[in-house]
Amino acid sequence: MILIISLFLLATEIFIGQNFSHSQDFQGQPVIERVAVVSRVIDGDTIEIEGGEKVRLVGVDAPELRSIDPVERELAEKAKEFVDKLCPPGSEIGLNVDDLEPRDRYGRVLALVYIKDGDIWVNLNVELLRSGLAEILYMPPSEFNPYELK
Ligand SMILES: [Ca+2]
Ligand SMILES: [Ca+2]
Repeated sequence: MILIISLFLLATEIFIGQNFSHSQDFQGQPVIERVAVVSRVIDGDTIEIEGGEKVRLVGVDAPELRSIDPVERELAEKAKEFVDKLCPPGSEIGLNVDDLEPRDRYGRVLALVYIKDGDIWVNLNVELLRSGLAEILYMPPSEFNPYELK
């Protein structure tokens, strides 16, 4: 009986947890709100899509290509190459736009970017952080909390 009750409580907890979390966190099931085609990778955290819009990967920050620091420039090149490899021009990406801050002050679309690996959408923001080529940049309000990453 106790087992049944605890299972019930566990199930309730999971249910409530899912209900009250943000629509999707970094690790949740991909929610693709928009599909776009890459026209070019601008740098490690910015992608231009067909139609001319720029997408800024939300919650992360890659080093600057125009930094005065040569070490940072080198890392910036690596981050750009990393993204270029995963979503070259012409490839399809999925976007989960930040519902709380859909664009930044430069008009770039703020979003989780998903790349396609076969039939699976893979979170590029997460991949970038895991690669060590970008850091967490949390700027609330945001639909996504990058610190929820494991
Ligand atoms: Ca940056
Ligand atoms: Ca969204």
